[in-house]
Amino acid sequence: MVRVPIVHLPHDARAEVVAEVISGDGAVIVDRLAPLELMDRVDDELRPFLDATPTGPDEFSGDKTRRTGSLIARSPSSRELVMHPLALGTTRLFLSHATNFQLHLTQAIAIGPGESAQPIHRDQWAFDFFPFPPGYEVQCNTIWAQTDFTEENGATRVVLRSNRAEDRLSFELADTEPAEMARGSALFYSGSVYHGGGPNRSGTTRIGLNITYNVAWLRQEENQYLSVPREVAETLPTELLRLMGYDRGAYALGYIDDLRDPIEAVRPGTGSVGFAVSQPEE
Ligand SMILES: O=C(O)CCC(=O)C(=O)O
Ligand SMILES: [Fe+2]
Repeated sequence: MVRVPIVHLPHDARAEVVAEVISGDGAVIVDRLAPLELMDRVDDELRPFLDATPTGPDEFSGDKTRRTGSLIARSPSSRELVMHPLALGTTRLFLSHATNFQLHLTQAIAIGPGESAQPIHRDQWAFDFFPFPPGYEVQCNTIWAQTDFTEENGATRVVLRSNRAEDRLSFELADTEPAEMARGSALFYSGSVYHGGGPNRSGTTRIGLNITYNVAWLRQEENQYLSVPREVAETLPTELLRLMGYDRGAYALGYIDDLRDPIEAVRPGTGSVGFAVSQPEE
């Protein structure tokens, strides 16, 4: 694999351009996309939960890494990242071969000092290693830098252009590029690109907010119906609820009882009749 640097785009990049670079390289960084004031709010809201999260149970999760989920319930401000127009706009284009997409997972990943490199993987291996046809993308992912990402503190490592490579390959750290970026920036990457959390050789913790989307005909990784309590769900905008999966996937997946729109469970009277699926607007 030829090593190429990760492309950086400015915060006002268009979704078309972001999606195009992901298609080619498998990953792209949008610099300083979220205001620091928003990152501060998310940090304040999540801090108690991060502190209370145990470190990972295995090599993949990382025994010096904390993974804190349920961001929508725990951090109201994180909903602005989940619904970020560039994230949704890019995902809509990148996954446009599917009828609609949904939220796949929300996870703060805090890589502590001394953590070793996470095994290099494809996120789409979560789907039981199903061999999706090359070019049929099932995920569009973001990692928002809650701290600066440096090579030293464990910036995500990416094997650029490996999105079109064979499945089940093994890569070494030497095959990867670090996704170095300033706080508030976002790494966008496909489910097909090989990557992994970097080793943290610094004295501080690296925090990224992994917010990912997948085609709505597949199961979502973080179960939003159970991660976000019903009483919180009832307060959320309909657009976010639909993104969380209170919607049909494709023509019929996930309907309730008499072919009713799943949004009816939380917001009676607002559902669509028949099988029209909606998609969040930019
Ligand atoms: O924390 C990171 O930089 C990447 C984590 C990752 O790739 C994963 O957990 O699937
Ligand atoms: Fe990953």
